[in-house]
Amino acid sequence: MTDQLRADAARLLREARAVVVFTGAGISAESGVATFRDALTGLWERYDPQQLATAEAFHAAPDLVWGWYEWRRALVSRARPNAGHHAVAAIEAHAPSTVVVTQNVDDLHERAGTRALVRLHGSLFAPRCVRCAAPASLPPPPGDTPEGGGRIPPPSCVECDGPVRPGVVWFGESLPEDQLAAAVRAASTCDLLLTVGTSAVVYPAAEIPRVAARHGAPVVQVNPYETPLDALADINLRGPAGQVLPALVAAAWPDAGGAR
Ligand code: BV8
Ligand code: ZN
Repeated sequence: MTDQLRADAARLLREARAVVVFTGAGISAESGVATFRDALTGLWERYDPQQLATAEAFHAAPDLVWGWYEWRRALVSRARPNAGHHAVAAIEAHAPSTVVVTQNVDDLHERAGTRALVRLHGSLFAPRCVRCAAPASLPPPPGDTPEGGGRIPPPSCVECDGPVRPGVVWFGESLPEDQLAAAVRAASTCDLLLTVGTSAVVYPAAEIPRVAARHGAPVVQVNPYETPLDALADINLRGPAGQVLPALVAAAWPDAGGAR
């Protein structure tokens, strides 16, 4: 990544009145949380996450799917926000109208201090009853056993005894309308969109950077690799979020000591 590109991106960030930070699994990679397309390990390695993350898979094999989410919740619970998450929180501190739109289902943005968070795909920490939609409480996460966790029967709802499901949006399911509307509203009115750590292939989330560009906002991308957004982005900062974002924040607000 050249210094000039970072300087240009830093100027856009400093001068922006309304920033949207759009994040995917890549921002959590340096916290040790495998990205969605990383090969799965242990019990899950023979499964394609896209096949597991569906209502059909949960219906066919509830213990397998619930065990997978519980294993991921254990991994996230043991992970810590990395410098990339903290830099995103610092952007919000410097530019209070910032909105973070995440595709991730971990809680690392909240734990790093981000407050204005739009969650497009739900959360590992918000299971609910399939039948009455009552929120379900979660036991302490199982140990993330090295072989990659195991089959765990989903709990039953304390209100109606129905089956409890993970609080995430599965493939083939609609996104929460209020969250998608908030993301589109923020992207339509921002004057900078920073897209970090996403392969930008899952829709309708992947539309969000395109909405910002259509409304004339510059798009800055942070990713070690090429993505379908390369052509759309005004600036491509090649590198890991945990290194690129703190440097970008420090360049944008040098006298404030960068990421807080
Ligand atoms: C829907 C929760 C309507 C579950 C997830 C064509 C057009 C429109 C839609 C479709 C279409 N074809 C098929 C569809 C439907 C489908 C879809 O988009 N499929 C894709 C694969 C084509 N979409 C849906 O089903 C959505 N719903 O369309 O509803 C509808 C309603 C009824 C009936 C039919 C349709 C719902 C999609 C939500 C799925 N749920 N997550 C769970 O987590 O288990 S999505 C899942 O993938 C993750 O949440 C994640 O958000 C998402 C995308 O992955 P990324 O975040 O981008 O992560 P990925 O691993 O892909 O990439 C990581 C990136 O990080 C890489 O670029 C890598 O280079 C980079 N990276 C790595 N290290 C670092 C880094 N970057 C920075 N720093 C680093 N250190
Ligand atoms: Zn219930």
